[in-house]
Amino acid sequence: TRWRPPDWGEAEAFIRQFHAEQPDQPVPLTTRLRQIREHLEHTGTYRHTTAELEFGARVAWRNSSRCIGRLYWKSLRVLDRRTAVTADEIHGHLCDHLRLATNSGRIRPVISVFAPATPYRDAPRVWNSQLIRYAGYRALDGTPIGDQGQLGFTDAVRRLGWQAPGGWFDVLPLVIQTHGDKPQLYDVPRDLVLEVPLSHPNEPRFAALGLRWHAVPAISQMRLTIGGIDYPLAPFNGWYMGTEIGARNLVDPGRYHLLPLIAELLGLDTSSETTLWRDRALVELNVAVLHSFQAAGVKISDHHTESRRFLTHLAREKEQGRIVPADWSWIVPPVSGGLTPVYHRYYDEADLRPNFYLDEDARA
Ligand code: HEM
Ligand code: NRG
Repeated sequence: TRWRPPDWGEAEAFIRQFHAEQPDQPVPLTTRLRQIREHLEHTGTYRHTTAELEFGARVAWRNSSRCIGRLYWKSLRVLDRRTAVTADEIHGHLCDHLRLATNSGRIRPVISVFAPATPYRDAPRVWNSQLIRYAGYRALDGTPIGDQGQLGFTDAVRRLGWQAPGGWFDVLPLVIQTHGDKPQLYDVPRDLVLEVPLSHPNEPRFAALGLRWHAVPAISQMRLTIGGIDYPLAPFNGWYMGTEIGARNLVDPGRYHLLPLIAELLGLDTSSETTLWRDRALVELNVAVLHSFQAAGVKISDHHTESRRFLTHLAREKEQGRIVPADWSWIVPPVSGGLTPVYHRYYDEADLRPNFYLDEDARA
């Protein structure tokens, strides 16, 4: 996106934090600060070292208030892709990211950091909200097909020339835009998209619904900001918590809206809300998601386990004398909230940097 001159105060605060948390750097703090100030004066920007970038990306995760999965923030793999220029090169790196992250189902948290915006060059961008998403359509009679959260983006890639298969789970192409160039379309190679067909452990007819989901959530639309430098393209991934798929993606009315179908399959009485048919269908769908990922050998976690890990994270950070900024409404899982320990407390709401920010919705 567009150029934002790095603020000296932000740069200084970040470099000080880096040296405080990771002492014994080859270049002493005062020398590094002087270097950065000179670069800012002469060029309007400065360049992070690989060590600063790696630390900055990990701390950005640590500071992500909406993320329940932060216990493993130190193990984030950081791929420094700042020298990639062409769309072809970027596409190659995105494929490598997916391969490394997917790891045949033993999913690893990874971030790829591409070039920042500079005074003379726009940063590369990917239009997709995630590297892997399913297309959404409406049939001529208005019947929804696929992910209704992707209607606008699907239209946009069709206008760019994508031949839409028109199915329920069509992986969208990547739209990569580099400085001064038109957006370019790329298919995500099939063999890099690990998917899990959904079945239910004791409801044999469930599999016949033909539902599936992809193994890796890789957010590609958030701007990483470190020490006043913006990295608009810095896609990252961890693994899924089951409820993201089983309680939101497949359930929200603006997404796959599947509860009525699941209820019918299960033979539930939908004549009144008080039968709690929605809740019963919801739980069985979430059972199916966790069961299917486990059966396929794809890493996933349930909301009880992930909530407990988050409490461990809170305790560890407290020991380190750090606050854990958290947003209750995002941390509490969308099913059985009150059954998880994260529900029964309040959190610090600070906005700490480095961090990830959402600038705009998909351009469509
Ligand atoms: C949000 C879990 C890894 C950064 C979330 C959400 C969940 C989650 C459940 C809420 C999503 C929603 O309601 O739509 C996990 C799990 C991980 C993981 C289980 C496994 C390792 C990561 C990593 C990063 C990250 C590696 C960054 C390096 C974020 C951010 C958000 C978020 C920035 C907010 C997204 C938004 O505002 O839309 N995470 N996460 N997470 N996570 Fe994580
Ligand atoms: N709810 C979204 C993904 C948001 C981030 N969740 C993660 N992130 N697990 C979805 O696709 O359902 N992560 O980096 O692992």
